[in-house]
Amino acid sequence: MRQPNLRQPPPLRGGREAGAAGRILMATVKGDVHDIGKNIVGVVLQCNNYEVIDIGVMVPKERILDEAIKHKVDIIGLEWIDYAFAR
Ligand code: B12
Repeated sequence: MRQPNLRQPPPLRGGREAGAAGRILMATVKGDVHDIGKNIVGVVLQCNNYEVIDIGVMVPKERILDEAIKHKVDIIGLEWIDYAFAR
């Protein structure tokens, strides 16, 4: 079965500039590999003119903060499915 390519930037609505709505850093927290929901939310945000910086899964909190500062993001969006995974 052909898999959807969630990395492909979706078309922008209304011709507005990419990232005009804001810049969001997204990650799944350390200990957790679940990322399907994060990927869906990321695509929806890109379709609504957010610039999404996705740094993947199993990301420790120190790196999340470092990347947020480095990229000067407006929002940090995290996924974790079970509190027991989160460290
Ligand atoms: C797919 C899946 C997996 C896949 C994950 C693949 C992937 N790339 O994500 C695989 C097979 C790898 C997996 C592994 C494991 N899984 Co699993 N998995 C699931 C499953 C079936 C579906 C989760 C899912 O993707 N849902 C669909 C997405 C779209 O929903 P979502 O993530 O909730 O996202 C929505 C919202 O939460 C929100 N959202 C999510 N992220 C974000 C971020 C932002 C910024 C915002 C705004 C919103 C948002 O928007 C999304 C869209 O509505 C669930 C069971 C279930 N039916 O829920 C179990 C489940 C989550 N898994 C579970 C477990 C236990 C595991 C394992 C520990 C199993 C094991 N013993 O190895 C490992 C985890 C290892 C680890 N360290 O993380 C348990 C968690 C138990 C708990 N909560 O107490 C569940 C509930 C199954 C169960 N009933 O036991 N799993």
